[in-house]
Amino acid sequence: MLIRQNRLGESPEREVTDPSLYRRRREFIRDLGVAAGLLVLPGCGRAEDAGASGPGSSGSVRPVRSPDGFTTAEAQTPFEDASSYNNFYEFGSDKDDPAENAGSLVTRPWSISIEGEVARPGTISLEALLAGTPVVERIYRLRCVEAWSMVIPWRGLPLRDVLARFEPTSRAKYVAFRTLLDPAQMPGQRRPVLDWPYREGLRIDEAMHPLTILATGMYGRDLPAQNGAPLRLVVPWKYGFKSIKSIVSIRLQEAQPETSWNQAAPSEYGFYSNVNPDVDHPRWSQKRERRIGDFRRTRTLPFNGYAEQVAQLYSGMDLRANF
Ligand SMILES: Nc1nc2c(c(=O)[nH]1)N[C@H]1C(S)=C(S)[C@@H](COP(=O)(O)O)O[C@H]1N2
Ligand SMILES: [Mo]
Repeated sequence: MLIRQNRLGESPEREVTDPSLYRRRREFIRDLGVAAGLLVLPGCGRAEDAGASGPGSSGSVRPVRSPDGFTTAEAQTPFEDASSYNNFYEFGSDKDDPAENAGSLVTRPWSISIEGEVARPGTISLEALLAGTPVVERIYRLRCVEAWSMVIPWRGLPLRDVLARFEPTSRAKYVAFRTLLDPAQMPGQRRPVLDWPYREGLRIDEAMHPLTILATGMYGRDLPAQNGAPLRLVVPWKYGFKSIKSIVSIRLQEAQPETSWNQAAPSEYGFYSNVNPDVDHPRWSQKRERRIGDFRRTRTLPFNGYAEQVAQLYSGMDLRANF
């Protein structure tokens, strides 16, 4: 596999560009197109408007407030930043590429196949999945391995409630996730930046942890395509790349799954990838982070601040070896 130099993690903290600069650049390019009489669509077909009235939109579900204290009270990242400064390599490797290009992703109809070590495998439509699973709203920190972070209000389904519907067998030790593979809709897949489709994985106890959700929305609306519509994982104590977007397959299995970034650069991106300020990335420190939309830098917390809830999952494990 060709591993290009320009890949995840090439922009450590000092190179983080403020999202408003990206937005201005995009608007500038759009205005240029308008001035030149070209038909340029982003201004009238913003991806986040797509599907706003579809199943799972804020009008059709009644989210329950999470009673579990998992929600952070920190200031939320503005929606404009969270939906314009993204990593979604299927739509390009610059932070503004996904917002620019993800309009080509068709998110309805959508179905997910649940495979492997389950008593009831099969393919289920997104509507059917939503109909039978409780919906929660949670405000989580998201900490990218590139040392920036956001605070995002998600709407989603606890993964454990989703998996329970398919009855995992006793041999289900891990869960493997796969993103859609379709270079026609995902132009970034025409280049071998990663070994497509994007794949991620969790140990079964991580997947069953109540913090782990499959998000369908954010900021009270359906997910914008660039944020992983119509269904993406959110595992808030792990680096952002574990939170795989636009999922089409969930496979329960006995063996630890191959994951895309670990496969591309195993010394840089571990299978676990729990947020850990004491284990630096080989090319930069993980001690601090920059909150997007804010100029202040803050200390990165072990497990991204969720140690109380998840540290016991790793008791007895060497977190330097299992980074
Ligand atoms: N399929 C897919 N999922 C992905 C990525 C990607 O490139 N492709 N990028 C990951 C990374 S590196 C991060 S930080 C988060 C970003 O999520 P956000 O854009 O919603 O903030 O998505 C993750 N999920
Ligand atoms: Mo990331």
